[in-house]
Amino acid sequence: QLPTGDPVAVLERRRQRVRPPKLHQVLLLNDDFTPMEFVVQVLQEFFNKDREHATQIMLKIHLEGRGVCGVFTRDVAQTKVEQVLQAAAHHGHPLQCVSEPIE
Ligand code: NFA
Repeated sequence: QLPTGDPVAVLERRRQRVRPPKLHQVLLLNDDFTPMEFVVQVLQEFFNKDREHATQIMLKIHLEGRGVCGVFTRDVAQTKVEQVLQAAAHHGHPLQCVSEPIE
């Protein structure tokens, strides 16, 4: 028993109902004071990077001013930002973290 109705119209109705969530990237910003080791630990703890990749990302941020740590749905991205800012404040570091929609 095949479904009835124009299959293109059926898919269009489905597209209108469900849309993939917009993705947001979380970035860390360079500053002159946060220790490199702390940034590496943040990348390992909150962004699940291994130590080698975390070190690469930290150095990129240090050299270029900012760098992407991960890509998430909006709410998860905002939670990552809050977790990083809270950890940085707790340790007395000025590390800044932001999220922005991709494209
Ligand atoms: N620029 C900081 C330093 O030289 C290290 C750092 C890297 C800070 C990435 C913030 C982000 N101690």
